Amino acid sequence: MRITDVVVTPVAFRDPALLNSAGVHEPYALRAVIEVRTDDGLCGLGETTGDENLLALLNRAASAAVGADPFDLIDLERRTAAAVGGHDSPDAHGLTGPSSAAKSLARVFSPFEVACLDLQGRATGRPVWALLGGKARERVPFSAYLFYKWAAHPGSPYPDEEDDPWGEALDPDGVVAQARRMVDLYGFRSIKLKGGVFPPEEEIEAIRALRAAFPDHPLRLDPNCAWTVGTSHKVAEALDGVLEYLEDPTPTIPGMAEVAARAPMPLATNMCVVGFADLPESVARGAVGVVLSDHHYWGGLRASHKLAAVCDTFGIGLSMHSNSHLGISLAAMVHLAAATPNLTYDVDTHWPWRSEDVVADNPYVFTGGSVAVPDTPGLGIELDRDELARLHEQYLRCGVRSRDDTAYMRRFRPEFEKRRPRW
Ligand code: GKR
Ligand code: MG
Repeated sequence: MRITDVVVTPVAFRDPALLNSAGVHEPYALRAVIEVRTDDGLCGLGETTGDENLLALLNRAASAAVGADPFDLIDLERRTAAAVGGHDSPDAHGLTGPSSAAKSLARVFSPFEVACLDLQGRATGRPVWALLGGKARERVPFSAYLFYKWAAHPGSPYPDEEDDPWGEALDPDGVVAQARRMVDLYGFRSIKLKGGVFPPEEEIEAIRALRAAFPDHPLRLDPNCAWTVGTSHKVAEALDGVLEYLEDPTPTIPGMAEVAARAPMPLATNMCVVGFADLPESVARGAVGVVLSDHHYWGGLRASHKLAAVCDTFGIGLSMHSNSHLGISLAAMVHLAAATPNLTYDVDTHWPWRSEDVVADNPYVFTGGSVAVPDTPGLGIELDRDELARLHEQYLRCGVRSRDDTAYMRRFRPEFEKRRPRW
């Protein structure tokens, strides 16, 4: 079997006005959909972020993949590296840590690797989890992912006046109401609050309100490096016994290590340990107790397995990070989570925030906060080509080309600055 054709399609889907330490989500989130076709008439699917600088590298890698054997992922990675040529493609929002040429290569390779694993599964009739070594669980548990948010985007950016059913959440009551709705709709059994938006005392109050309303749900708070080491110490002490982990309170590995030395709960990260090169220093300093893996950033599903082995070796917990995503990414996350025995925490997902998708009749349904692991070949999904075309049209029309939460926030609050730490 040989790859004959690779298509990279940028798409835009509606995203509510979700707040974070960098600013606010724009009305449209961007993704790139990868289709890898073979001379057998099969088509494998991958998905990743859709920023313009990454798209350019994805397109180069797509050309280089033509002629490759989808079962030879080592050759595919070599071809990808040659095509990317050491280029770095950092994010404007900086919410997934510092970039480097190696990390950019991992990002470019990931959706092609996923698409080839999907192809291998389709060709052999086996699910992707089986190709990764087996199924450690029948269901994958996810966490609710709460955001402070505006009731709607200012200035009605959508052609219709569609309501945002989630409403505003700018204080503890709003956060609890959002949690109720999300738990009622999806059955989540753990809850994460995206912080770094309001002064830490207010976010502590929101977590306490969640604890009172959901006494049995493990809770997490993630301010995306909005706090100094001193502030992080204070918040960690105030939330002793309340949080299962505190995520990225402060920037850098040395900063996290200082906080970790006194924090009563484990620290988690998707901002300071974001590639294999970050692991030795983090382990040596004891900076993090939990790594949030993300196959989009770590170089695919097999690389995420390597990360899991390192975490297991050093007694580090493993959870999974999420950005705004569609159904191809969800499928890949479910297969990876199914095949990772030491995934020790419920997985993050932005799923409840999206209202459009490129996957036809999505088979991945949330019940009791978890998703059943399918036994169907490959990723077990098909593209809805009409929706793919519509979301591509939406991409062409919407004008967003790279995610920039800070620039979008500054349109409404010109004095807003991206500062990490802020408090
Ligand atoms: O979507 O605003 C967001 C999140 O802040 C996301 O970009 C982060 O990368 O979810 C992420 C996190 O856990 O830090
Ligand atoms: Mg995070």
